Amino acid sequence: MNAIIKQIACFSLATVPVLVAASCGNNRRADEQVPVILVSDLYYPAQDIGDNVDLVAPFALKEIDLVAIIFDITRSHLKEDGISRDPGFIPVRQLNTIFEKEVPCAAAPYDELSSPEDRKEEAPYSQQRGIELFLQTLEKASRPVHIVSTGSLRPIAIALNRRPDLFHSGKVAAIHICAGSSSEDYLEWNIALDTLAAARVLRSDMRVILYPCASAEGPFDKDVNNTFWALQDLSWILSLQDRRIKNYLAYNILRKTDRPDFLSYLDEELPEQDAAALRDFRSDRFYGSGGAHYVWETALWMQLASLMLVERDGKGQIVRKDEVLTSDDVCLEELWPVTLTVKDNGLFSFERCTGGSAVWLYYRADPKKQETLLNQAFPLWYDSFTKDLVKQNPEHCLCYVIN
Ligand SMILES: [Ca+2]
Repeated sequence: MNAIIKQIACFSLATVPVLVAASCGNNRRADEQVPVILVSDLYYPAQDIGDNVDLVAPFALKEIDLVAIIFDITRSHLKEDGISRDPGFIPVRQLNTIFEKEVPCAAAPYDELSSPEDRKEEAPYSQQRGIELFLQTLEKASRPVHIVSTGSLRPIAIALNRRPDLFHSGKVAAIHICAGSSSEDYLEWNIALDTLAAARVLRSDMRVILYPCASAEGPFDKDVNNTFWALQDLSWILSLQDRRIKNYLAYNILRKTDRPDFLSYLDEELPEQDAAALRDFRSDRFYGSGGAHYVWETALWMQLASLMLVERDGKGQIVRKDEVLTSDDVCLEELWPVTLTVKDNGLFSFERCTGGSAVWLYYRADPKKQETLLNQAFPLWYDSFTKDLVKQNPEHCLCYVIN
C-alpha cells in the first residue's frame, strides 16, 4: 500500500512558537503563566515511572498554569505481566493535595482509533469524560491553551475529530508532542500506541511542536533532535527538604500498592524500609539501563517555562532566561521551524526550513554535555520546588542535610 504523504509547507513569516512568561520574580500573575492541558499516559501503579516523576514539574513550575489532565490509557497496559493498573487518579490527587490545587482529571478512550476520523462515541462514560473535560476546558479558556502530550496522540485526535471548530477557534496556542523519533525509520513507543491517531494529529494544520523521544537507534539513545537522557541515581530524592514531595516520589517509584492510604503516606516520615528500597532502586528496563532512570520530558517543560540549562561554577543548573549570567556556559536548546512529512503509520521525517512554520522541532547542540549537566541540575531543580513549598508549609519540612 502506498503511503499518503502530506507536506506541510513553511510559512514565509517568522513566528515564535511558544508563549512564555516574561516577567521576573517568583510570584507570577495568572495571566503571565502558560496555560496547559496535559495529556499523559499516567497510571497507578506506574507503567513508566518517568511519567509519575515528571508530573511534579507542571504542578510546581510557577510559569505553568496546569488547567486539566487527560489520562491517555491503553487497554493492554491496564492488566500486564500480572500487574493491574488504573488511570493515574492517585498521583494527581496526591499532587493536588501537595500543591493545594484542584486540577481536574479524567480518562480518554482506551482503544485504538479504527480510522483517522474516529470520534470514539461508543466508548463508555468513564472514558468519554476525558474528552468532555478536554473540550470543556478549551471552551471556557480565556487565553489560548498549550496542549502537551506525553503519551499516545489518541485523546487529542478524538477531541480534534469531535470539535475541529473549537481547535481552530484560536483557543489552542500549540500542541506540544513528546513522541516519535528523530529518524523516519524508527517507530517510537508513543506513536506505536496509536499510529492512526499520530498521523491524524501530525497531519492536522494545528501548530505543532515536536520533541522526539527516540533516535534512529531507539528510545535510549541521544542525538541532537531527541530528548532522551539518563539520570544515573535517584537517591537524591531522600535528601529533598519537603517530606510530601519526597514521599510522593517514593510512593510512585516503589509502586506502594501495599499502602492504600496514599494521602496519609505523604505526611508521615518515610518508612525506613521504603527509604532503603529507594536507595537501592534500579530502573532496569527491557534493554537493561544499568540502573539509570530514563527521562524524556525535561526538555518540553523547560521550553514551555522558558528555562535554560547552564553550567555555572562547574555545575549544571536550570535557571530562568532572565537569570542567566554572562559568565554562565549555556547549554544550547532551541526550536527549529521544519517541514514535516507524515506517513499513514505515524512515522515522520522533517526538514529544517527558514522563517516560520506550523511545525517546530526540538534541537539540542550537545546531548552528551546536556546529560552530564542535567544529572547535576535535575535534583537541584526538584529541590527548588521543595524550597518554595517549605516556605508555605514549614510543618512539612524535614531538614535533611544534603551531602
Ligand atoms: Ca509517557
